[in-house]
Amino acid sequence: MSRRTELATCSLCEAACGISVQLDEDRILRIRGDEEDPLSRGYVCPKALALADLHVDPDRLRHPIRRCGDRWEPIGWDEALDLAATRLAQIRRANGPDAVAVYLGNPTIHSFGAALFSLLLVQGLRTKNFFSSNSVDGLPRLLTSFLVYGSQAVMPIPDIDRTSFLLIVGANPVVSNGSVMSAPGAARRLEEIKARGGRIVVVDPRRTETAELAGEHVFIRPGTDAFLLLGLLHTIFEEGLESPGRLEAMCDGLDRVRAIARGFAPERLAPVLGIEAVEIRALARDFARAPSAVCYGRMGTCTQEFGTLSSWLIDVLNTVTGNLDRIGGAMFTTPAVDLVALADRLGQRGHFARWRSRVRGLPEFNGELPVAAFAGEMETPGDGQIRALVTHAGNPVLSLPNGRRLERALSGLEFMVSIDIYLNETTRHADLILPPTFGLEHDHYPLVFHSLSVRNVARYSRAVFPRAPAARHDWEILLDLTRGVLSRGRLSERLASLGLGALHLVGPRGILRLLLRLGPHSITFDRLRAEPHGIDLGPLEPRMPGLLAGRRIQLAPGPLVADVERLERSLAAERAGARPLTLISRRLLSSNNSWMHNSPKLVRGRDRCTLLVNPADAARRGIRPGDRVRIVSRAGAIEAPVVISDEVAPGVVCLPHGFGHARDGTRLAVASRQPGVSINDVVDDGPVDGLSGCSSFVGTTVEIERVAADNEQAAEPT
Ligand SMILES: Nc1nc2c(c(=O)[nH]1)N[C@H]1C(S)=C(S)[C@@H](COP(=O)(O)OP(=O)(O)OC[C@H]3O[C@@H](n4cnc5c(=O)[nH]c(N)nc54)[C@H](O)[C@@H]3O)O[C@H]1N2
Ligand SMILES: Nc1nc2c(c(=O)[nH]1)N[C@H]1C(S)=C(S)[C@@H](COP(=O)(O)OP(=O)(O)OC[C@H]3O[C@@H](n4cnc5c(=O)[nH]c(N)nc54)[C@H](O)[C@@H]3O)O[C@H]1N2
Ligand code: SF4
Ligand SMILES: [Mo]
Repeated sequence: MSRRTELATCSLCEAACGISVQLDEDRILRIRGDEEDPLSRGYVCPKALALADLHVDPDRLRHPIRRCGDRWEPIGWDEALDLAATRLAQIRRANGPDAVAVYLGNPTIHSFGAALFSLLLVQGLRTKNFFSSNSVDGLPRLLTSFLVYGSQAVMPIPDIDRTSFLLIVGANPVVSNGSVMSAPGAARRLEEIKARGGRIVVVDPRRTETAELAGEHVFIRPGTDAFLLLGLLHTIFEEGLESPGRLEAMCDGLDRVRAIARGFAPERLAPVLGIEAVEIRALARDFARAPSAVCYGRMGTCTQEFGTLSSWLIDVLNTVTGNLDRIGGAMFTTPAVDLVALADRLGQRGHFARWRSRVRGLPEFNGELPVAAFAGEMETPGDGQIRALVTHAGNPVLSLPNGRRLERALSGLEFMVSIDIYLNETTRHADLILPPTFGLEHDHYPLVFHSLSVRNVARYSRAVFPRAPAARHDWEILLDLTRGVLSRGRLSERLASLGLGALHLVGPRGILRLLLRLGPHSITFDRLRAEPHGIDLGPLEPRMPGLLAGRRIQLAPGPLVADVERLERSLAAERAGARPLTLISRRLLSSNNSWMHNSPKLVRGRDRCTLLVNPADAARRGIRPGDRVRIVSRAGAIEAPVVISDEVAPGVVCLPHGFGHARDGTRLAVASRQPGVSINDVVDDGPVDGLSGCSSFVGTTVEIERVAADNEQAAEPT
């Protein structure tokens, strides 16, 4: 019994790799990729190894703690939940439900229990002040799906395992392993495209790891992708290269799109994009003529001022070239739990702009407000002001634009409770921290990511470690908190809270059992459990028109067509001459957003929080390799060491996000030794995508100045 190997899931990023964990009693000896996993095929990245570090991390919270002045004291679970529910209920009673806000962070959807039961909390609290990391991430993609396919759950996934032409706009899958495209071992999958004679073209203001692998890279000025996409469409229509094929019969609005594209000749756009018109035209021809092709955009095309327009135009490009729902194009998954059908059944296809945020007037999407409204809703007195906050698996102080403003707002709250595994930059503002079991201490079914995967698979992993006797799972905390608040509410809420008690018996596993039964493959939970490497359900298959459930593809939905005018205005406002520097972010292979820097394995070595500056921009300012620079924006100023590199386009500077661990009062011994700085202390919270309200990271203009020569070696970007 002492030495054994358990199959499990790495739940750290969207790739959701299958892993095999070698143990000696309860000590992790080794974590490797599961060679027999039908999707990840043995791949793991360095972060998987850090699961072992985090599992034993002495800083990871294992019981609830409560703030007493400047100190934190342990508190029992029952007392902690009682305190949280009492305080939240009081504040709701006195000020109405909108006074209690919820912020759900990214790891929420990496646990199927948390994903399901966080919805219960949000529904139960009935607050308009519901926020999540989605509005610094994929909101424009979801809104596009809602407007075009009539459901936010209908997600086109690039069929990278079979395509012959992959056009990547604003994504870096070699590092991220895909997003809204679970593609573990993305580098190998991209190599395979080239090996079978296909092409990969990367459009990015930085020559990324993906661009290096692709071999074909086009620099673009940040935030101008919608122009490029319209230029491609213009060429395709003008040169008669369109071929929507069978899709034409399912679409409305093709003529409208053609009419819009007419105004965007590449020759007109070239100066804005920094890309030659001939190059745009050649790209359009190659894309349209390829046997199969897919355009794929992600963070870079979402988190910008034309995020929804860009996401939409990507779908339009795939559709008019006949590549939507075609093998090797942009396809749709057929997962064991069909979230599209489920959303249809529950009437959760999405809704948009039914109400707006009180202060900034930003639109809700499916009941959620953009985080660009978050700080203002805490700061601004009046009816509906946020006075209390629940955070779940989020670190908004480091992850949202203008983190300094946000932390000032957090410190003014009457009450804050965080469900989190660390005392970090955000949770240090809480009155109470409730830590759930982590990673290998609970079971996994990648409910969301199996719906976004490049191959249809289903894998359920049991917990590797039993939880400690007193420990609670995320879903149990969310359920108990919801019940606790409702049981102190109005009569109808008190009755509802009684009913919720039964959910303890069902749990996420019971719900999964049911959802699997209802799913298109009718897999039983017992079968799933019996095949821990995962069940291969085959490559993606054409799903249109069935997936539309009687609807039609709206290729030119009203709100998007109307938003083209804003794009036109921005083109007209373009002026020649010197432009300010634009700040963009980057991700590191051995880091995950803001919260993995307490793993000794991952942070070994040199400082990676470096600013990339193009040689021309450095020379103009007298900045030399190894210098430290001050980066100043409207929002604030930070200092970082510089790496001078032509890997960033002229006029662009680039810093990783998720650092900035030097703030007082955290319990992150390893991370705070190599803290770096937080890019979001300078990223402006003003600019947003004009349609969805998603934060625009690329809207931040900065100036940089040399502060000192740095003794440290100029670090290479990773
Ligand atoms: N190793 C690692 N993997 C991760 C994460 C991590 O932190 N580390 N995070 C996970 C998460 S939460 C997500 S959402 C995914 C994100 O997955 P990706 O979207 O693949 O990753 P990003 O690195 O954000 O890629 C965005 C790219 O857009 C470029 N870009 C910036 N502005 C523009 C622009 O205006 N136009 C264009 N065309 N490009 C632009 C950037 O230079 C960058 O290369 O990664 C996930 N995987
Ligand atoms: N400038 C800039 N900012 C960005 C980005 C960027 O590219 N540039 N990327 C954005 C993107 S794509 C994202 S997704 C967001 C992420 O934004 P957030 O979700 O707000 O931040 P994370 O860094 O993911 O922090 C996750 C938190 O969850 C906790 N945690 C980890 N595992 C668990 C768990 O199992 N249970 C619980 N309860 N807590 C857990 C961690 O301790 C941490 O506090 O950041 C965004 N911010
Ligand atoms: S790519 Fe790395 S972090 Fe993401 S799931 Fe796979 S092993 Fe885990
Ligand atoms: Mo994300």
